[in-house]
Amino acid sequence: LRNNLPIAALAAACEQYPKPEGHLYSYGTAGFRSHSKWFEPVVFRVGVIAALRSKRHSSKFIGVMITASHNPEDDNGVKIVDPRGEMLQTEWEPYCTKIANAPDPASFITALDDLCTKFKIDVSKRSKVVYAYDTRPSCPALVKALQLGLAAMETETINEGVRTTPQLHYMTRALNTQGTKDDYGEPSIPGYYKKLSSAWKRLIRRREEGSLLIDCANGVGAIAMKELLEYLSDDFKATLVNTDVFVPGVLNNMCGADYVKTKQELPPSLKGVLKAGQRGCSLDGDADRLMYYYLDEKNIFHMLDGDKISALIAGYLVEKVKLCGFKEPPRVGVVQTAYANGNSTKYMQKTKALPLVCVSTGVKHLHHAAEKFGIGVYFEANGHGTVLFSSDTLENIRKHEPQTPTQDDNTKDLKALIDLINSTVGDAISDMLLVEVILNHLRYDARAWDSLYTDLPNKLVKVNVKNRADFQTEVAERRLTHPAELQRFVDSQVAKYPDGRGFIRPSGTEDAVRVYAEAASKFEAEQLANYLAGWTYDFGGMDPAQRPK
Ligand code: G16
Repeated sequence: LRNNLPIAALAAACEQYPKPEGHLYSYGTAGFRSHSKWFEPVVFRVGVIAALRSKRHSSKFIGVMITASHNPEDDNGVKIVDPRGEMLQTEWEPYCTKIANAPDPASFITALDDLCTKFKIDVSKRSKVVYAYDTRPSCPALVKALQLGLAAMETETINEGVRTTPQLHYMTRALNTQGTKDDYGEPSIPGYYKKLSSAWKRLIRRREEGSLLIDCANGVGAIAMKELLEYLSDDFKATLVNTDVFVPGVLNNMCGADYVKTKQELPPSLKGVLKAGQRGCSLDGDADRLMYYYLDEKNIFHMLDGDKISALIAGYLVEKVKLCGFKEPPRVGVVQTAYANGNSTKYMQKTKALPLVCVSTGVKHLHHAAEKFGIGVYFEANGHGTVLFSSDTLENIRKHEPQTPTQDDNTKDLKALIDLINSTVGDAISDMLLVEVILNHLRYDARAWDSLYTDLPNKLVKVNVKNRADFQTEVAERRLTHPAELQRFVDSQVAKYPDGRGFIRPSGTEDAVRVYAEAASKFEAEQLANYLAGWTYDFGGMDPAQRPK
């Protein structure tokens, strides 16, 4: 071996968590995800990798989050968070996959040694890791596995306990910037609540009538929301539903942001609870996604998804920046994925004249693209997103000398908005406060917000296939390169529908392929999606008798 790894400790720990034969892990869209019964060996190994990542970053804190977010309760996942609170650098992903799949202690240690050599890691440096986990019943056993990996590397650790994913991202950045010019806030969970609630109080202008209904997906978001409400004044009126955090079987079940987005309907538990005209929103299982909705006077459900949230925020920020009177105003831009509704893209580009880029699914892709703007607004249609302010923009705002009271007020607002937004990652709670502030400033109700543009009818279908790796894509996942014949079929079908668009891509978090279609009418969007899903099923080597109808 070329590096001075603690071989005896690593080998002994690895023996305790043998890799199950025949099961392959892959560091995907949001880290490793799988059924929790196969997961302890992976989490143990992630502990070791996180320690090495910290050593690589001169002993800065690295974050580890154990969650499977919107996925079913029996799944679990783990991801590594880099020092500034962003997702793990993508160049490390193949090494993580290789280390996770090493069949025995000897090959595990060789794979770690390769990683150390490739990234010139000085193993003698100290390592520091902060970790947290969600409410899934499998978490305690996985935490034990993680701790063993960290202990084998003699890592200094902070256990944040049951927390939302964005809180862990916040903590990682806050720990690493404490006392520096980039100080992100007090590195504690109360510090997170204080930062958000004090920004909220600086921004909110008038008392809202009625209360916001928040569906917490029976997940960790319920804990965080209850805690945050203690910090917010009476001006924030919220009613929490689906808060059964440790009741088995209810996490994300018939509720939460993913349910709302995929079903395009109100969770059954909110029926009769959400009143016509009242705003409601759903978090997902680890509170990093947000979906809004309302019922009109005829009790018809209207969804305000990540695209609508992005349109509201980007449109507002463009105007806000103008009102501040900067000599050189920061450039506001938008990042979307292939799932963005066609009419949202048109609205941003044509109505608002905003620069826009489309990237592959996964926050890591959106985040990096958004960093290229002065102010980058990124959201996935599923409600995962945030706003980034470049270091030049932050400096520009800090130095800015407003010339009029209006410019002064707006600059103060912009500074408070920077504090309100959790820029490390999509944060449903911070995003929700942001949306509420903007609606409050613009005097919009849900209907006024919804009328920014009309969504093209669309449908998303999940298709189980034998091997999702058989499906490969290009152009930010909008086209399949393989199977090429399936892409030809998509092209020929889509061409038949007015305003038609459709694509097929393998999921990075589940063993499935996703099919998306949109068209001028609901019937056509559903028909197109079902055709494409049926063909995907056949190409995926499944029994045609079980094709989706
Ligand atoms: C994760 C990622 C998101 C992605 C979603 C679905 O969300 O963080 O960026 O949109 O998975 O990904 P895929 O379609 O590849 O399965 P979450 O909320 O589960 O962390």
